[in-house]
Amino acid sequence: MKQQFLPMLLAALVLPAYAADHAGHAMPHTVAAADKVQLAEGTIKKMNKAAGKVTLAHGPIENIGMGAMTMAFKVKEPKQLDAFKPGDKVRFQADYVGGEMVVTHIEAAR
Ligand SMILES: [Cu+2]
Repeated sequence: MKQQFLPMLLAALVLPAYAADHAGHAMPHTVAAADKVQLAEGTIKKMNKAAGKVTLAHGPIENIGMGAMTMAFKVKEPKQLDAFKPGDKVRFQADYVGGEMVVTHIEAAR
């Protein structure tokens, strides 16, 4: 009796744990926040390539809930500023990175 009871006891303990582990795999994968952020519009007022900064007179930036204003941004890739000059109209994406506003994407407005 004791010889047969042990395997049953083990099965009773192990199987639910196995089932619970695999149930986790059935959970739907969380979809990462959509990359399709609406680009904000702006006009370049000033540029400081050495400092990697650009001052933009910008329209509303919806993804960070910012209204229209003129302000300086850090630029994630300062090289991106090479294509622009003050007065250029641009479309851009900005985000809070490490507590500062950073332009993560900038392109000429069409
Ligand atoms: Cu602003």
